[in-house]
Amino acid sequence: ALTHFASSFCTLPTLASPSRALVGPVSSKNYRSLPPKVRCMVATEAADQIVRRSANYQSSIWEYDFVQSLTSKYKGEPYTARTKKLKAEISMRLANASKPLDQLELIDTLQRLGLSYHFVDEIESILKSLFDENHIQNTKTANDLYATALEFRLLRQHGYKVPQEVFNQFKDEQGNFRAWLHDDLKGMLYLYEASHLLVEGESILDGARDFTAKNLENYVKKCNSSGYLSKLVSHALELPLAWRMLRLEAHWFINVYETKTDMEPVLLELAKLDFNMVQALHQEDLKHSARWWKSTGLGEKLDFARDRLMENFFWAVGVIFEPQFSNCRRMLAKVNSLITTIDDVYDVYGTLDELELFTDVVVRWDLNFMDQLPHYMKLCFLSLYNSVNEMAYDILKDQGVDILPYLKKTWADLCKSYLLEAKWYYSGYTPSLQEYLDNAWVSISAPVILVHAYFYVSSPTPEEASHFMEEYPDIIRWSSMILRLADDLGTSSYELKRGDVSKSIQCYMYETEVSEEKARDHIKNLIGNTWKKINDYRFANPRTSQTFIGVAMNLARMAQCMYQYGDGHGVGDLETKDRRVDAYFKWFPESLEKINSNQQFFSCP
Ligand code: LA6
Ligand code: MN
Ligand code: MN
Ligand code: MN
Ligand code: MN
Repeated sequence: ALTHFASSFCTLPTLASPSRALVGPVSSKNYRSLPPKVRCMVATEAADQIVRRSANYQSSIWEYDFVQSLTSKYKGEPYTARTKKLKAEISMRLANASKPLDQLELIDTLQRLGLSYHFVDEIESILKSLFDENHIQNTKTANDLYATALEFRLLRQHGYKVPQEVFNQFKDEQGNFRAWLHDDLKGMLYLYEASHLLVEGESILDGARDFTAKNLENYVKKCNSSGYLSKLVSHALELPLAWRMLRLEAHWFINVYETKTDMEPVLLELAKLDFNMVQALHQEDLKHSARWWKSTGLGEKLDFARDRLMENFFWAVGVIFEPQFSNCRRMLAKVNSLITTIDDVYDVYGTLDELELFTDVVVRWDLNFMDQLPHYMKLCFLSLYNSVNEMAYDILKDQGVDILPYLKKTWADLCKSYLLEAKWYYSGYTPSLQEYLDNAWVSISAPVILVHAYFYVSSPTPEEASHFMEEYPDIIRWSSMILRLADDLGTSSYELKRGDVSKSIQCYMYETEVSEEKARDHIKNLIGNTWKKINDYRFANPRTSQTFIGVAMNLARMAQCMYQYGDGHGVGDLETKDRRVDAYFKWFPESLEKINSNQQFFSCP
């Protein structure tokens, strides 16, 4: 391939050609190509004359050999056979449940145990008929807050926009929630979880969210029970169900469900078995991704950059966990690793001149310009170029659609947004919060992640693809916004210390002269409001690939998970009450024993 490119070397267009004006989220006035003279100066400058920043990242805490040595027994027979039996039993229960409330409870439990993806069609048809019949509202469960909230949440989670007014029956003439509700802990918890599926302007749900949060907090303060319901309440107050990363949540809930007095052994057994089997598959994806990462050499060669393959892979699991999406996970682990490395080039190591050059080469996507780059940037660019071209090739081969123009555009947009931040940093400029966010939803890299994922999960036709890429759809924008805001909450104190552009908290403090605490509260509110827009998007776009919408929501969830206790991405061994990555790679050993002892909890047909 290199010879081919070398042969076209003498036909370079002039560097400042106006026909190459750059478009994208960053307005073109912010970006200009450097004149050729400057380029040569930079390329020949002696490296030791440049004072560079450092983020002092520790090296990875995950050894390559350790990762390659991971193994799991949960593959093939007899586990698939056992799974099949258990699934058949549960399908039967779903179909035969006598009351709608029993069906809803079973669906809720399946979702929380991480099993609902096995029963997509069954669940869909149950919920559709409930929605069509308006069941719970008209019948026996009126006045039952728990049942109403459960039905409301499940229907909304599946795209049915049940009106918020179903909760009016729980309010008095003054519009306050009725006094007796204070003693209904379960109803309160379920209303709290349901209220997070609100859209903009839904004041009943907004009120319900505040009301239930306050009441549940009071309950937790007063009572130190460690029962099943109390565990759910404390957990919900930490982060609502709607915002939680699916796999970690399943892992957590399986352990809690086990302590429930009337739990169903069949569900528990399948949950553990399935979790372990899915994890075994993720291990293979991880090992594959780690081999790729090692083969790029970037972790060893670029000492200034984060060497975070494990964490990057974990993001991929957060974005999509289902077994059939291995290719997407492997692709995302690469994309995330490239992003993390290139982000450090812009934020930590590169000089402004170098960054202008790098941006230009990425925008052109042309190896002919690579010789302008300093050595470390050649490594970055060529591994980016090779990896992304290969992804485009995979889609061209498998789906017959040429997505390279879209992938290139999204990387160019990212680098342009990185460059704008670098210019702000070097000129000491602090933008207003709005000006910052207009760029920062791109510079957090979520559009890159989501555009790549879009092509891997929704196999669009060429027409759909070009329509999708006309401008980034709002769902990408909102998901990116949450990632940005959550990342700023988790990372900006480290970033400011080593020298980096002002992030949302600092921009808001500068603009409004409020304290850091107030600014953080403001950012948290923005996250809550952005979730309303995501919910809205889902209801308004039933024809958009649901898998893709799920991916976008999962990315936002993942952000809230990674940064819940500080910088879970950059600080590899962050001391938190449960380290996220570690927690995921725990499995459930008992389920193996059960299979081996051939224990039967029930008889299958
Ligand atoms: C966070 O780093 C980081 F690397 C990301 C790119 C966020 C998550 C994305 C993935 C999974 P940092 P910045 C690759 O806090 O410079 O340095 O945008 O990002 O604030
Ligand atoms: Mn390193
Ligand atoms: Mn950055
Ligand atoms: Mn950064
Ligand atoms: Mn950051």
